[in-house]
Amino acid sequence: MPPKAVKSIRQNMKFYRYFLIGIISLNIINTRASNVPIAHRFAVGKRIVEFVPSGFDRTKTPSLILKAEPASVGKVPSGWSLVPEFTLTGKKASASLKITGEVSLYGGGEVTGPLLRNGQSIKLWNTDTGAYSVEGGKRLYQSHPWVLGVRKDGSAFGILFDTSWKSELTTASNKITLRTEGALFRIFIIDRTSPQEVLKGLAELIGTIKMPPRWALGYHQCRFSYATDKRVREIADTFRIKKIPCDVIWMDIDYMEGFRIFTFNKKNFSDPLKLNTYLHKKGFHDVYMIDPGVKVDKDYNVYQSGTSQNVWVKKANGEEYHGKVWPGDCAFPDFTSPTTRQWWAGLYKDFMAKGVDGVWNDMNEPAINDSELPEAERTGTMPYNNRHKGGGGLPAGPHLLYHNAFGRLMVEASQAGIMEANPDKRPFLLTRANLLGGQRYAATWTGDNEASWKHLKLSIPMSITLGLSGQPFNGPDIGGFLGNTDGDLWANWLGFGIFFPFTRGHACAGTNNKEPWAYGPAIEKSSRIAIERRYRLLPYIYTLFREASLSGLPVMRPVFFADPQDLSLRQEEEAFMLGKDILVIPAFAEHPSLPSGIWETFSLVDGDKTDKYQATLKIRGGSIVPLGKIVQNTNDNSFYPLSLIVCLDKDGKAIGNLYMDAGDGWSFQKGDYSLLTFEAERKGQMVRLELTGKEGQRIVDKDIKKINVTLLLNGKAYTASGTLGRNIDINL
Ligand code: NBV
Repeated sequence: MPPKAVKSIRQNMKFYRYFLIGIISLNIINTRASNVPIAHRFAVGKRIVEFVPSGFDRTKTPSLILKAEPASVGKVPSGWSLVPEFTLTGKKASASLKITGEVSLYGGGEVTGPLLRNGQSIKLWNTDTGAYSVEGGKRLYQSHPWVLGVRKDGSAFGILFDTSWKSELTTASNKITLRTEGALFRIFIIDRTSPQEVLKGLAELIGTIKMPPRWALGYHQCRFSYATDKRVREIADTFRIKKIPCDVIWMDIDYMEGFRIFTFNKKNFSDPLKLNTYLHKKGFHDVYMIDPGVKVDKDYNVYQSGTSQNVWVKKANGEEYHGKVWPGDCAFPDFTSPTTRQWWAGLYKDFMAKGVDGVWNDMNEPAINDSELPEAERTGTMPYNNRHKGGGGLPAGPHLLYHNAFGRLMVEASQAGIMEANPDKRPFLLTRANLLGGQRYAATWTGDNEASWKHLKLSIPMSITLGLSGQPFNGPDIGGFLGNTDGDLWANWLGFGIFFPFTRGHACAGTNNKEPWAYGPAIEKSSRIAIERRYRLLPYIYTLFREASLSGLPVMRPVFFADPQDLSLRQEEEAFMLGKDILVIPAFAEHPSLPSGIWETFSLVDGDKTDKYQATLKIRGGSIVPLGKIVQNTNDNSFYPLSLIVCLDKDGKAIGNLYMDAGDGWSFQKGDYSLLTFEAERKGQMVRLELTGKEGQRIVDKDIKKINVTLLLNGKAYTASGTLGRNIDINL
């Protein structure tokens, strides 16, 4: 090679070396995390502090979680120790909170894995993950950037990361971290005396559920799908013939015409009003599925009206985005836009007028079938750079920002539509995808689980964790959705699942029948006992829902809530609490850690104590639990007679509440309710039960004509009866 050429190559190499060094250092700068100072910190509630990083821009990270913008109420309380650190890596924001001392961590919303979240990591990116692994770590259908920490002394704190950007939440024992793929965000930290108080603080920020209609707390029966109206009638009739209580029958996707939402199949569901009237006459309510994907079909009125109002999500190049779901190519409403939400809400009017009582929003991560793409390009949802237009306070932004809020914005619009259609009724809406705070709009279930013992056991920590993350109204597909269920699994699952806040049996297409009578007479009998137990407990459960709607306290609670200072309870995830007064110990539980103190086992239905599938129920010393009679559905008066179970504390005292209202509608907001307080006290060989409080204007005496009292003391039952106006004395 001539020396000139060698020189030129050398010079070029030098140039390339500097060029490379330049690129590498730029990359290092881009991937090196730099600390971001805190620009503002102030109290926004009792021991709730908001931290705002410098450079925070709400047009890049709008809040889709909070119920309203919290107002500053003053300075950070003195001695406040929980201060987060913000960092930026390139343009990606993260934040973390160092933890000192021994702290038990919980929360994160819809998660697999254990109840105790120390040492866990989850991806917050709403994903259709059927047959999820029970070990944890996988992404699921919902995102809850929220962690609850409980210290050794029982005091607790919570950290809310106010962002919907794609992220990863890591709960190491010494540090809680949220790494996002988006812009800087705000953090809210609550530091209070107990986990219960922290959850109340969370509700102050993100709101609570609306009081559900009473029928939604009964037993629900579902299948993918009851394919014809004839089959739906058969299912409903069988419940009544066999005297197995049930309130709701569900219509899955096959009721539609060609999977077009807001339509009914001309052949199999030709007269939905007639079908729904039939169900109503038999004391049932009905729930119908509505998915977000709208079939691209120029002759379909929903596609036509959506197109004329320009509601669809757009691709990065501005064209209408289409993705494949059940109906084939679909367009997707851009729920970030208030115009779209209004258009969507308007679709419910005619639909609900067909006698539809409740709605089920599925596939709203949104789940999209992109199996035709090369494997490396598949995301199972729409492209991250799809465009959402925002409006009404929300900025325009990419799908990466709005993906985790898609389901939550959809259910906001659905709930508005259901309420506009039926203003005098309470809405019932179930959603698969959601975001922290989305409990304001819809209840939830834990998606496509499996008919297996692993999933049966997992359903308990999953449901408790949702409750600890602001969503009290939740439950799994009892019996397991995917795969065949045998009678033993079904009856074991139902034996405790019937005490979940939301109780629905469901089954995937192609699996065996999973109704309570599908497994032969012995399992049918056990199923009836289990469901009757729930119906007896409804007055207590309804009272708990009222509490949840006011304070945000969960309905289903971890056992450690009974005594947050007892460290032996912190990992218990077989047994659980229903409210603060009832302990549910599933039949499969081998060595559950139970709270100390007085707890008496009680029976609700003849034969429940000897049936091997039923959970053991215990009542807390110091409490009074109201029970109804067994009814076939919630339309029947369950208060005649009202039963009270009394369990005295060590001082011989007990107290309990019963909340009653019209069961539906909004009259309770104007005082048409009754919150009764009962107290009992031992005086020698006699225990006197008294009505000591009555709040609200509803007259309930005509509903409660008789009260039966059962006092449980040292394993023995003592009974007495009386009426509402008089004290009732129980002789020991
Ligand atoms: O609509 C059918 C199902 C539904 O039954 C299930 O509960 C959802 O989680 N849906 C998913 C669609 C896909 C099922 C394989």
